[in-house]
Amino acid sequence: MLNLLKEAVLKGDMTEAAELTSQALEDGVSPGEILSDGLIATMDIVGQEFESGIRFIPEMLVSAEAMKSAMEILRPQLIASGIESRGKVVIGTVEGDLHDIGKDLVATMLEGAGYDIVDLGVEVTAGQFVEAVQKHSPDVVAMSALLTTTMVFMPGVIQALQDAGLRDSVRVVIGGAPVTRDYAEEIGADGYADDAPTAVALVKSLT
Ligand code: B1M
Repeated sequence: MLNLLKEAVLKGDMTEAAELTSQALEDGVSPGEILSDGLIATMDIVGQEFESGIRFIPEMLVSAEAMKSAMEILRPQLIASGIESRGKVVIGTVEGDLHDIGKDLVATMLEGAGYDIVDLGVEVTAGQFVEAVQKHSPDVVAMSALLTTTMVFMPGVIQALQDAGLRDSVRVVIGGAPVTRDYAEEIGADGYADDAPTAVALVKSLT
């Protein structure tokens, strides 16, 4: 059963992934087993295939969508079964920026790795990041930017967290096509990831 679920996620079949998840639950497979052996293990394969150049972004996206549809079925069960979360991540695309495909992929893969995600969406201002940190007390704030004209809002978010006395309570990680490791260091972020699997590894290393 879990092998069929793995196959469905690998090929990016959203309907089959959701149906097989429901079926596995009906057959008595535990939500934790479905998550770790059926979904997280598969997204690890997706990440490895992406890193070795066997899988490309569109294939990674369809697998992420299939995993999202399985997670929709599994999420209530996971909450009910009280599986402990690895931590909480507030994520958003920065002010002025509408690009959300990469941010969504990072959020989905983090969710698959066991993190609670508070997704603030796109065009998120420094003030909204601060409010979300005050409200949700996350372990990590993750910012995405796809434009050279919007990545410049990232230091403002870090400064706003500092001004609100929250900077020491969260790790700040950044990513997106124009963002670099040097830029992360320059603006005082705690880490940079250039793709979704690396973002998961980075967040794991910080929490
Ligand atoms: Co726009 N766009 N776009 N666009 N767009 C780019 C980014 C661009 C490079 C295209 C180009 O000119 N070659 C260019 C930016 C140039 C620059 O600033 N250097 C550009 C431009 C100019 C614009 C507009 C200004 C165009 C215009 O209106 N004149 C405009 C801006 C709108 C705005 O935001 N205010 C615009 C609009 C759009 C659409 C709305 C049409 C659409 C976005 C739809 C959407 O997201 N819902 C769009 C798209 C689709 C693109 C391209 C073609 C694809 C982006 C994408 O989704 N990639 C893009 C060109 C390109 O990248 N090839 C382009 C797939 C995605 C999986 O990758 O987002 O890089 P990516 O995410 C990766 C990593 O970056 C990383 O992990 C992800 C997964 O591996 N990552 C993180 C991302 N966020 C992370 C956060 C982390 C860690 C890793 O936190 C720790």
